[in-house]
Amino acid sequence: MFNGQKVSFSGIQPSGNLTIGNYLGALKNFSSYSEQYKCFYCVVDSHAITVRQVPAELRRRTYETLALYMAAGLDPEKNTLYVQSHVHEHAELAWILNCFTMFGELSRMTQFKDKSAKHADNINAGLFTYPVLMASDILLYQTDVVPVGVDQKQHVELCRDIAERVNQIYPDMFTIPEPIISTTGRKIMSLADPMKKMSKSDENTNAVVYILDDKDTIIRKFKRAVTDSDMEIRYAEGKDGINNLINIYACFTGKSNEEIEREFAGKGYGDFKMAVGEVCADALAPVQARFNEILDDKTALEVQMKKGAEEASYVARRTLSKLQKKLGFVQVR
Ligand code: AQP
Repeated sequence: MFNGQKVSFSGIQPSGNLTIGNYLGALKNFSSYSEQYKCFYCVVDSHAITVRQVPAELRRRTYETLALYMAAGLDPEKNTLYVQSHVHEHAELAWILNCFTMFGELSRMTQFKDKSAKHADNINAGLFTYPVLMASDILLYQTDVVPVGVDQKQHVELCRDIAERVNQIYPDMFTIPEPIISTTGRKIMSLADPMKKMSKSDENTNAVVYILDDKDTIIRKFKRAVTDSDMEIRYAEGKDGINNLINIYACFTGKSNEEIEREFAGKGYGDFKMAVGEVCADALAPVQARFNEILDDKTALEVQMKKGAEEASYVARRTLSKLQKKLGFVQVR
């Protein structure tokens, strides 16, 4: 709770250019919580360095991700928008929570298994303890709800376990958060391999539609999307490519699978792919226009960054010092 309001927290890593997976699974839904909840939305740059980043690109993407938050409809006057590394309490609480997290629990995280297979030359401890930093992000704000894609559900569940463990020893320390996973955009799949999640760090740029792709690029990518040899636009088991396209079309139009099947009955995959590309590009165009305006004024963006970090720090400091007192850390003022 924050001033009598429930709290929503979420974050996105500036580890690549944001995709329509990030948009439909997370970002697009963030603003729907603004009226009912006190919202903290963070650009999680500390998470991004679990994989090697080019410093200039990380810097650029941090600005861009914050600008995209605003372009996607998050008003910085209503929502606290900030950069994770600007609020040092995230790292401090993560250390304490590390001491309440079991090695076995972290070993079971599927993202750790996936990312350590992908980055076999850099299986660093940060990659392993990533979910503890994420738990710290969430618990610092006494968060009630965490809007995320389904890939992050396991991490939010671990966060709940950690919070419950701390609360058993130090009652009423943390609010236990609930993951909120949207029904349609929960997992957008790669256009090249529809069994795999669409990821911003995918090396195959044709597999991924970026929020900032122009219309021609978006349509070209959808035209090349992997489908199947069947000719029917129908949501069914084994039709992963078409299922993914139906899902994307549903997210952008609000139509049900049945409505979409009826709309494209008797039409070919080519027509359908074109239509998916069109609705996607049309929905992203206003976001792109706002993004360009916001990024044009970097000074104003930095002012927002600073304001957001100050607001977040105020709340984060309260939670951290409450736990430090409970733990027996000496507080000198
Ligand atoms: N394909 C997806 N479908 C639905 N939701 C998705 N999200 C990510 N990909 C999809 C959601 O976006 C939010 C931010 O994700 P993140 O940046 O914290 O990390 P991630 O989940 O690891 O996303 P990526 O794009 O796959 O990044 P990289 O390639 O750097 O690992 C989360 O809510 C996530 O669920």
